[in-house]
Amino acid sequence: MTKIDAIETFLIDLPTIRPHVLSMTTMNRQTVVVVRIRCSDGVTGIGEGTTIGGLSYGDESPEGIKLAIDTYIAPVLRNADATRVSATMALVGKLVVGNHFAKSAVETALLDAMGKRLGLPVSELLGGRHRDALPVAWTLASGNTAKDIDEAERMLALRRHDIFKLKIGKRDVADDVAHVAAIKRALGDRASVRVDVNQAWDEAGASRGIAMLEDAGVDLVEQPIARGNRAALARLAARFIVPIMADESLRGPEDAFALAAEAAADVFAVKIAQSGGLHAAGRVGAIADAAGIGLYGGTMLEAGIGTIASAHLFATFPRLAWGTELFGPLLLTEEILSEPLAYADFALQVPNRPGLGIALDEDRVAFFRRDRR
Ligand code: MUC
Ligand code: MG
Repeated sequence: MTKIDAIETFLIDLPTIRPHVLSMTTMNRQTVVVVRIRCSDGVTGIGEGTTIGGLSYGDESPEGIKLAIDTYIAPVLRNADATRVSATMALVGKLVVGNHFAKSAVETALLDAMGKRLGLPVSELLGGRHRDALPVAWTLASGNTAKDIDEAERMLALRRHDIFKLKIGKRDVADDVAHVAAIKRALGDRASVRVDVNQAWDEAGASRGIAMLEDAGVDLVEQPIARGNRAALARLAARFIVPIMADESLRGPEDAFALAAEAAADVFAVKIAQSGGLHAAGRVGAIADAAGIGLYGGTMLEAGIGTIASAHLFATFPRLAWGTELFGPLLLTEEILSEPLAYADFALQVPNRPGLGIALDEDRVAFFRRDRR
Protein backbone atom coordinates (compact mmCIF):
# COMPACT_ATOMS: atom_id res chain seq x y z
CA MET A 1 0.00 0.00 0.00
CA THR A 2 1.23 3.51 -0.83
CA LYS A 3 0.85 5.48 2.36
CA ILE A 4 0.63 9.18 3.03
CA ASP A 5 3.67 10.01 5.13
CA ALA A 6 3.32 13.75 5.65
CA ILE A 7 0.59 16.37 5.35
CA GLU A 8 1.76 19.98 5.55
CA THR A 9 -0.52 23.04 5.48
CA PHE A 10 0.36 26.73 5.53
CA LEU A 11 -1.17 30.12 4.76
CA ILE A 12 0.19 32.59 2.22
CA ASP A 13 -1.00 36.23 2.19
CA LEU A 14 -0.77 37.94 -1.21
CA PRO A 15 -1.80 41.51 -2.12
CA THR A 16 -4.36 42.14 -4.89
CA ILE A 17 -3.47 44.45 -7.82
CA ARG A 18 -6.30 46.83 -6.77
CA PRO A 19 -9.15 46.77 -4.26
CA HIS A 20 -11.73 44.17 -5.42
CA VAL A 21 -15.19 45.44 -4.41
CA LEU A 22 -17.90 42.82 -3.85
CA SER A 23 -21.33 43.34 -2.29
CA MET A 24 -20.20 41.76 0.99
CA THR A 25 -16.57 42.85 1.28
CA THR A 26 -13.68 44.70 -0.35
CA MET A 27 -10.58 42.58 -0.86
CA ASN A 28 -7.10 44.09 -0.66
CA ARG A 29 -5.36 40.76 -0.29
CA GLN A 30 -6.00 37.09 -0.78
CA THR A 31 -5.09 34.32 1.65
CA VAL A 32 -4.19 30.98 0.12
CA VAL A 33 -4.10 27.75 2.12
CA VAL A 34 -1.57 25.37 0.58
CA VAL A 35 -1.66 21.62 1.30
CA ARG A 36 1.33 19.46 0.52
CA ILE A 37 1.03 15.68 0.77
CA ARG A 38 4.11 13.42 0.66
CA CYS A 39 3.51 9.75 -0.14
CA SER A 40 5.59 6.70 0.76
CA ASP A 41 6.59 6.17 -2.90
CA GLY A 42 8.30 9.56 -2.84
CA VAL A 43 5.58 11.35 -4.84
CA THR A 44 4.35 14.74 -3.57
CA GLY A 45 1.04 16.46 -4.40
CA ILE A 46 -0.16 20.01 -3.77
CA GLY A 47 -3.64 21.46 -3.29
CA GLU A 48 -5.22 24.82 -2.43
CA GLY A 49 -8.09 25.97 -0.24
CA THR A 50 -8.99 29.60 -0.80
CA THR A 51 -12.02 31.67 0.03
CA ILE A 52 -12.95 35.34 -0.30
CA GLY A 53 -12.83 37.94 2.47
CA GLY A 54 -12.23 35.73 5.52
CA LEU A 55 -15.65 34.63 6.77
CA SER A 56 -17.64 37.23 4.81
CA TYR A 57 -18.37 35.06 1.75
CA GLY A 58 -18.82 31.56 3.13
CA ASP A 59 -18.60 29.64 6.37
CA GLU A 60 -14.99 28.44 6.01
CA SER A 61 -12.10 30.81 6.72
CA PRO A 62 -8.46 30.26 5.67
CA GLU A 63 -7.51 29.62 9.30
CA GLY A 64 -10.45 27.21 9.68
CA ILE A 65 -9.53 25.32 6.49
CA LYS A 66 -6.01 24.77 7.88
CA LEU A 67 -7.40 23.67 11.24
CA ALA A 68 -9.87 21.22 9.66
CA ILE A 69 -7.10 19.61 7.62
CA ASP A 70 -4.47 19.49 10.39
CA THR A 71 -6.77 18.32 13.18
CA TYR A 72 -9.44 16.21 11.52
CA ILE A 73 -8.53 15.23 7.95
CA ALA A 74 -4.80 14.50 8.34
CA PRO A 75 -5.37 11.64 10.86
CA VAL A 76 -7.75 9.98 8.37
CA LEU A 77 -5.19 10.32 5.57
CA ARG A 78 -2.43 8.72 7.65
CA ASN A 79 -4.28 5.39 7.49
CA ALA A 80 -5.38 5.70 3.86
CA ASP A 81 -4.09 4.32 0.55
CA ALA A 82 -2.75 7.27 -1.47
CA THR A 83 -3.52 5.48 -4.74
CA ARG A 84 -7.26 5.22 -3.95
CA VAL A 85 -8.26 8.86 -4.12
CA SER A 86 -12.05 8.43 -4.31
CA ALA A 87 -12.14 5.81 -1.55
CA THR A 88 -9.91 8.00 0.63
CA MET A 89 -12.14 11.04 0.11
CA ALA A 90 -15.24 8.93 0.86
CA LEU A 91 -13.62 7.97 4.16
CA VAL A 92 -12.85 11.62 4.89
CA GLY A 93 -16.50 12.42 4.04
CA LYS A 94 -17.72 9.90 6.62
CA LEU A 95 -15.62 11.36 9.40
CA VAL A 96 -15.72 15.07 8.52
CA VAL A 97 -19.04 16.75 7.77
CA GLY A 98 -19.09 19.86 5.52
CA ASN A 99 -15.74 21.68 5.25
CA HIS A 100 -15.92 21.59 1.46
CA PHE A 101 -12.97 23.95 0.90
CA ALA A 102 -10.68 21.84 3.10
CA LYS A 103 -11.78 18.64 1.34
CA SER A 104 -11.25 20.20 -2.09
CA ALA A 105 -7.69 21.22 -1.16
CA VAL A 106 -6.85 17.73 0.07
CA GLU A 107 -8.44 15.94 -2.89
CA THR A 108 -6.55 18.22 -5.28
CA ALA A 109 -3.24 17.25 -3.62
CA LEU A 110 -4.11 13.53 -3.81
CA LEU A 111 -5.01 13.84 -7.51
CA ASP A 112 -1.85 15.82 -8.26
CA ALA A 113 0.21 13.04 -6.65
CA MET A 114 -1.77 10.32 -8.44
CA GLY A 115 -1.29 12.00 -11.81
CA LYS A 116 2.46 12.33 -11.24
CA ARG A 117 2.61 8.67 -10.15
CA LEU A 118 0.84 7.50 -13.33
CA GLY A 119 2.35 10.10 -15.67
CA LEU A 120 -1.11 11.53 -16.52
CA PRO A 121 -2.61 15.04 -16.28
CA VAL A 122 -5.39 15.36 -13.67
CA SER A 123 -7.87 16.00 -16.50
CA GLU A 124 -7.21 12.43 -17.75
CA LEU A 125 -7.78 10.97 -14.25
CA LEU A 126 -11.15 12.77 -14.28
CA GLY A 127 -12.33 11.17 -17.51
CA GLY A 128 -10.37 12.98 -20.20
CA ARG A 129 -10.41 16.48 -21.60
CA HIS A 130 -12.62 17.89 -24.33
CA ARG A 131 -10.45 20.99 -24.82
CA ASP A 132 -6.93 22.28 -24.12
CA ALA A 133 -7.86 25.92 -23.47
CA LEU A 134 -10.72 27.56 -21.57
CA PRO A 135 -12.31 30.98 -22.24
CA VAL A 136 -11.64 33.25 -19.23
CA ALA A 137 -13.81 36.14 -18.03
CA TRP A 138 -12.40 39.06 -16.01
CA THR A 139 -14.22 40.70 -13.10
CA LEU A 140 -14.54 44.47 -13.15
CA ALA A 141 -14.81 45.44 -9.48
CA SER A 142 -12.75 48.56 -8.87
CA GLY A 143 -15.87 50.28 -7.54
CA ASN A 144 -15.62 53.05 -10.18
CA THR A 145 -17.33 53.08 -13.60
CA ALA A 146 -14.63 54.99 -15.52
CA LYS A 147 -11.85 52.85 -14.05
CA ASP A 148 -13.76 49.68 -14.94
CA ILE A 149 -14.18 50.84 -18.56
CA ASP A 150 -10.43 51.61 -18.80
CA GLU A 151 -9.62 48.22 -17.33
CA ALA A 152 -11.93 46.45 -19.80
CA GLU A 153 -10.40 48.33 -22.73
CA ARG A 154 -6.92 47.26 -21.60
CA MET A 155 -8.01 43.61 -21.35
CA LEU A 156 -9.54 43.72 -24.84
CA ALA A 157 -6.39 45.33 -26.29
CA LEU A 158 -4.22 42.66 -24.64
CA ARG A 159 -6.58 39.98 -26.04
CA ARG A 160 -6.74 38.59 -22.48
CA HIS A 161 -10.49 38.87 -21.80
CA ASP A 162 -13.61 39.71 -23.81
CA ILE A 163 -16.08 38.53 -21.16
CA PHE A 164 -16.59 40.85 -18.19
CA LYS A 165 -18.40 40.13 -14.96
CA LEU A 166 -19.44 43.19 -12.99
CA LYS A 167 -19.81 42.98 -9.23
CA ILE A 168 -22.93 44.79 -8.10
CA GLY A 169 -25.35 44.77 -5.15
CA LYS A 170 -23.54 47.20 -2.89
CA ARG A 171 -25.30 50.37 -4.04
CA ASP A 172 -29.00 50.82 -4.66
CA VAL A 173 -30.49 49.08 -7.67
CA ALA A 174 -30.79 52.16 -9.91
CA ASP A 175 -27.15 53.20 -9.31
CA ASP A 176 -25.90 49.69 -9.96
CA VAL A 177 -27.89 49.41 -13.18
CA ALA A 178 -26.60 52.82 -14.36
CA HIS A 179 -23.03 51.61 -13.73
CA VAL A 180 -23.60 48.39 -15.70
CA ALA A 181 -25.40 50.15 -18.56
CA ALA A 182 -22.55 52.68 -18.94
CA ILE A 183 -19.98 49.88 -19.20
CA LYS A 184 -22.08 47.90 -21.68
CA ARG A 185 -22.59 51.04 -23.80
CA ALA A 186 -18.84 51.67 -23.86
CA LEU A 187 -17.96 48.08 -24.82
CA GLY A 188 -20.89 47.35 -27.16
CA ASP A 189 -20.69 44.09 -29.09
CA ARG A 190 -16.96 43.76 -28.45
CA ALA A 191 -17.59 42.04 -25.12
CA SER A 192 -20.07 39.97 -23.15
CA VAL A 193 -21.16 41.84 -20.01
CA ARG A 194 -22.53 39.89 -17.06
CA VAL A 195 -23.31 40.75 -13.44
CA ASP A 196 -22.86 39.04 -10.08
CA VAL A 197 -25.10 40.38 -7.31
CA ASN A 198 -23.67 38.01 -4.66
CA GLN A 199 -27.11 37.57 -2.98
CA ALA A 200 -27.54 41.27 -2.23
CA TRP A 201 -31.08 41.81 -3.57
CA ASP A 202 -34.48 40.76 -2.28
CA GLU A 203 -36.98 39.36 -4.78
CA ALA A 204 -38.69 42.69 -5.48
CA GLY A 205 -35.36 44.46 -6.01
CA ALA A 206 -34.19 41.61 -8.22
CA SER A 207 -37.34 41.81 -10.38
CA ARG A 208 -36.80 45.54 -10.87
CA GLY A 209 -33.05 45.23 -11.38
CA ILE A 210 -33.10 42.30 -13.78
CA ALA A 211 -35.74 43.93 -15.99
CA MET A 212 -33.45 46.97 -16.36
CA LEU A 213 -30.32 44.85 -16.83
CA GLU A 214 -32.06 42.98 -19.66
CA ASP A 215 -32.74 46.30 -21.39
CA ALA A 216 -29.09 47.30 -20.91
CA GLY A 217 -27.93 44.20 -22.83
CA VAL A 218 -26.55 42.11 -19.96
CA ASP A 219 -25.99 38.43 -20.91
CA LEU A 220 -26.13 36.68 -17.53
CA VAL A 221 -27.27 37.46 -13.96
CA GLU A 222 -25.48 35.59 -11.17
CA GLN A 223 -26.95 34.87 -7.73
CA PRO A 224 -29.30 37.86 -7.51
CA ILE A 225 -30.86 36.77 -4.20
CA ALA A 226 -30.10 34.85 -0.99
CA ARG A 227 -28.65 31.39 -1.51
CA GLY A 228 -31.41 29.57 0.39
CA ASN A 229 -34.34 31.12 -1.48
CA ARG A 230 -34.63 28.59 -4.30
CA ALA A 231 -38.34 29.26 -4.85
CA ALA A 232 -37.69 32.93 -5.60
CA LEU A 233 -34.71 32.04 -7.79
CA ALA A 234 -37.03 29.74 -9.76
CA ARG A 235 -39.60 32.54 -10.17
CA LEU A 236 -36.89 34.88 -11.51
CA ALA A 237 -35.55 32.20 -13.86
CA ALA A 238 -39.09 31.62 -15.21
CA ARG A 239 -39.88 35.31 -15.55
CA PHE A 240 -36.83 36.65 -17.38
CA ILE A 241 -35.19 35.78 -20.68
CA VAL A 242 -31.70 36.71 -19.47
CA PRO A 243 -30.30 33.51 -17.91
CA ILE A 244 -30.08 33.33 -14.11
CA MET A 245 -26.94 31.64 -12.73
CA ALA A 246 -26.67 29.93 -9.33
CA ASP A 247 -23.39 30.35 -7.43
CA GLU A 248 -23.68 30.55 -3.63
CA SER A 249 -26.87 28.41 -3.83
CA LEU A 250 -24.72 25.59 -5.21
CA ARG A 251 -22.74 23.81 -2.52
CA GLY A 252 -22.41 20.38 -4.06
CA PRO A 253 -24.38 17.70 -5.90
CA GLU A 254 -27.39 17.74 -3.53
CA ASP A 255 -27.95 21.46 -4.16
CA ALA A 256 -27.41 20.87 -7.88
CA PHE A 257 -30.11 18.21 -7.86
CA ALA A 258 -32.57 20.41 -5.95
CA LEU A 259 -31.91 23.45 -8.16
CA ALA A 260 -32.36 21.34 -11.30
CA ALA A 261 -35.51 19.63 -9.98
CA GLU A 262 -37.04 23.01 -9.07
CA ALA A 263 -35.90 24.71 -12.33
CA ALA A 264 -34.31 27.37 -10.13
CA ALA A 265 -31.39 28.29 -12.42
CA ASP A 266 -30.54 28.38 -16.13
CA VAL A 267 -26.78 28.16 -15.54
CA PHE A 268 -24.58 26.69 -12.79
CA ALA A 269 -21.33 28.32 -11.66
CA VAL A 270 -19.39 25.19 -10.77
CA LYS A 271 -16.66 25.66 -8.18
CA ILE A 272 -14.42 22.86 -6.95
CA ALA A 273 -14.14 24.32 -3.43
CA GLN A 274 -17.83 25.11 -2.95
CA SER A 275 -18.76 21.67 -4.33
CA GLY A 276 -16.45 19.83 -1.92
CA GLY A 277 -13.75 18.78 -4.39
CA LEU A 278 -13.12 17.90 -8.02
CA HIS A 279 -15.21 14.72 -8.10
CA ALA A 280 -18.15 16.43 -6.38
CA ALA A 281 -17.86 19.36 -8.82
CA GLY A 282 -17.84 16.85 -11.67
CA ARG A 283 -21.10 15.44 -10.34
CA VAL A 284 -22.56 18.97 -10.22
CA GLY A 285 -21.54 19.31 -13.87
CA ALA A 286 -23.16 15.98 -14.76
CA ILE A 287 -26.46 16.95 -13.10
CA ALA A 288 -26.47 20.25 -15.01
CA ASP A 289 -25.72 18.50 -18.26
CA ALA A 290 -28.50 15.95 -17.75
CA ALA A 291 -30.97 18.72 -16.86
CA GLY A 292 -30.06 20.95 -19.80
CA ILE A 293 -28.58 23.59 -17.49
CA GLY A 294 -25.66 25.59 -18.90
CA LEU A 295 -22.22 25.36 -17.31
CA TYR A 296 -19.79 28.05 -16.23
CA GLY A 297 -16.44 27.37 -14.58
CA GLY A 298 -16.44 29.44 -11.38
CA THR A 299 -13.65 30.59 -9.07
CA MET A 300 -13.10 31.51 -5.44
CA LEU A 301 -10.27 33.71 -6.71
CA GLU A 302 -7.75 30.97 -6.07
CA ALA A 303 -4.07 31.36 -6.86
CA GLY A 304 -2.36 29.08 -9.38
CA ILE A 305 -2.94 25.70 -7.71
CA GLY A 306 -6.70 25.91 -7.24
CA THR A 307 -7.10 27.69 -10.56
CA ILE A 308 -5.36 25.00 -12.57
CA ALA A 309 -7.07 22.20 -10.61
CA SER A 310 -10.40 23.78 -11.63
CA ALA A 311 -9.18 24.06 -15.22
CA HIS A 312 -8.38 20.33 -15.36
CA LEU A 313 -11.95 19.55 -14.32
CA PHE A 314 -13.65 22.14 -16.55
CA ALA A 315 -11.66 20.80 -19.53
CA THR A 316 -13.53 17.49 -19.06
CA PHE A 317 -17.03 19.02 -19.34
CA PRO A 318 -18.56 18.04 -22.71
CA ARG A 319 -20.36 21.41 -22.82
CA LEU A 320 -19.10 24.60 -21.24
CA ALA A 321 -21.39 27.15 -22.87
CA TRP A 322 -20.50 30.09 -20.59
CA GLY A 323 -16.72 29.62 -20.35
CA THR A 324 -14.88 30.21 -17.09
CA GLU A 325 -13.65 32.95 -14.77
CA LEU A 326 -10.33 31.30 -13.90
CA PHE A 327 -8.41 34.58 -13.63
CA GLY A 328 -7.51 34.36 -9.91
CA PRO A 329 -3.70 34.51 -10.25
CA LEU A 330 -4.02 37.64 -12.43
CA LEU A 331 -5.67 39.53 -9.56
CA LEU A 332 -2.58 39.02 -7.36
CA THR A 333 0.61 41.08 -7.42
CA GLU A 334 2.77 38.02 -6.70
CA GLU A 335 3.31 34.77 -8.58
CA ILE A 336 3.79 31.64 -6.46
CA LEU A 337 4.33 29.17 -9.33
CA SER A 338 7.76 28.57 -10.84
CA GLU A 339 6.15 29.06 -14.25
CA PRO A 340 3.02 31.26 -14.42
CA LEU A 341 -0.18 29.88 -15.93
CA ALA A 342 -0.48 30.60 -19.65
CA TYR A 343 -3.17 33.17 -20.56
CA ALA A 344 -3.46 34.17 -24.23
CA ASP A 345 -6.13 34.84 -26.85
CA PHE A 346 -8.89 35.21 -24.21
CA ALA A 347 -8.16 31.73 -22.81
CA LEU A 348 -6.22 29.76 -20.20
CA GLN A 349 -4.13 26.83 -21.45
CA VAL A 350 -4.58 23.55 -19.53
CA PRO A 351 -1.14 21.97 -18.98
CA ASN A 352 -0.46 18.55 -20.47
CA ARG A 353 2.14 17.49 -17.91
CA PRO A 354 1.51 14.82 -15.22
CA GLY A 355 -0.65 15.78 -12.23
CA LEU A 356 -1.69 19.43 -12.14
CA GLY A 357 1.31 20.21 -14.34
CA ILE A 358 2.58 23.06 -12.15
CA ALA A 359 5.28 23.58 -9.51
CA LEU A 360 5.59 26.05 -6.63
CA ASP A 361 8.31 28.69 -6.57
CA GLU A 362 9.58 27.57 -3.16
CA ASP A 363 11.54 30.76 -2.41
CA ARG A 364 8.56 33.01 -3.03
CA VAL A 365 6.24 30.71 -1.11
CA ALA A 366 8.65 30.74 1.85
CA PHE A 367 8.77 34.55 1.69
CA PHE A 368 4.99 35.03 1.75
CA ARG A 369 4.12 32.34 4.34
CA ARG A 370 2.24 33.88 7.23
CA ASP A 371 4.12 31.76 9.76
CA ARG A 372 7.52 33.00 8.55
CA ARG A 373 6.86 36.66 9.33
C1 MUC B 1 -18.11 34.92 -7.01
O1 MUC B 1 -19.05 35.18 -6.29
O2 MUC B 1 -18.35 34.49 -8.12
C2 MUC B 1 -15.59 35.17 -8.73
C3 MUC B 1 -15.06 36.17 -9.45
C4 MUC B 1 -14.92 37.27 -8.60
O3 MUC B 1 -14.48 38.38 -8.86
O4 MUC B 1 -15.40 36.94 -7.37
C5 MUC B 1 -15.69 35.59 -7.36
C6 MUC B 1 -16.72 35.08 -6.48
MG1 MG C 1 -20.51 34.58 -7.81
